[in-house]
Amino acid sequence: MHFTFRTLLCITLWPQVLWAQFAPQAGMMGTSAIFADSNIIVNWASGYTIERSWQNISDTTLGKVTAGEEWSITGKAGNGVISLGDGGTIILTFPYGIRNGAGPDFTVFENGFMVNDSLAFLEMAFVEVSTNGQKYVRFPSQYLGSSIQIGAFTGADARQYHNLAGKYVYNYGTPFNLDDIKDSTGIDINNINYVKIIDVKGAISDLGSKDVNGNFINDPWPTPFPSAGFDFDAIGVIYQNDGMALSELDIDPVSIFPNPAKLGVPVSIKGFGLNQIKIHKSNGETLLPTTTHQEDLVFKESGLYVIEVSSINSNAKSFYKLVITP
Ligand SMILES: [Ca+2]
Ligand SMILES: [Ca+2]
Repeated sequence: MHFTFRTLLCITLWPQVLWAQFAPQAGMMGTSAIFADSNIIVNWASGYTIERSWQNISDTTLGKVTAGEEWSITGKAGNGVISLGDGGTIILTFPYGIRNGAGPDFTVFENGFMVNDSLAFLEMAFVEVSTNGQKYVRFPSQYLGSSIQIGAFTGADARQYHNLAGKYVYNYGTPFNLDDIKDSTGIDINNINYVKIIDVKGAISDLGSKDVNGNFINDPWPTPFPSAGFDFDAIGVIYQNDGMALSELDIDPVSIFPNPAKLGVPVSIKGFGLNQIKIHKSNGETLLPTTTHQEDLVFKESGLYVIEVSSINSNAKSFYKLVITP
């Protein structure tokens, strides 16, 4: 079918029960795909841990997947892919933590391709994020399509998949919005340091993978090739903690130098977002506060001092020891 504006209008007006609800394939009206050269991408993954899996989980004599080179994992989309195999995983790290801004916060690239005007060969993966590398939270994935097994190189409709990497064809990233998991515990959605990609085992059977509603997610299976499973290309970062978003960061670290300092030598106190500095003597006496964010202070007595600093945008306070020697 040639996909015209008129057919698109008809589809939108038809009952939703007949048509999947999520954003359509790259290039179609209403898509959420992000092009690899988009200027909203400010950085790319810089490190990884990969665990590749079987070409076919039901026949492990074929061995594990081998397609792809590890050097292609980091950096920009379009420099080659690496296959994960059935249920394989890869964890990516970044130059700076990812933070939650308006709209999508990062985007994942795979190497799907169109098989006709509207369907594409697509391989899916779950996406999980973590702040500390221990506790991961999965984006709530959804599959709305049929349960007739999609085979190797059968087309799939992007509108049936949501919050699954691999929804879009080569050079088009699938967006992920940290707002979707903002109520999760154990992670800080303004400081995501790890993104884990887990291949969806597309089998419509007990071997398969389920979405957030408990439905099997249908993706091409079996694909008993060295390139089986999700083919990871890249992760593009849209919002990051690069020091520009001070209001969302703690005031640490504060630099106090020199420390210890000799009596009469100026001590410099510096820190991002530093508002007020208070100086307490070890006997509890508080010296006159200063309000500049960067100060060279000269002390008149040797001894132990406590430097109290507070931030511009919150009530957060930190305390540091300073020693002045005779
Ligand atoms: Ca967001
Ligand atoms: Ca798969």
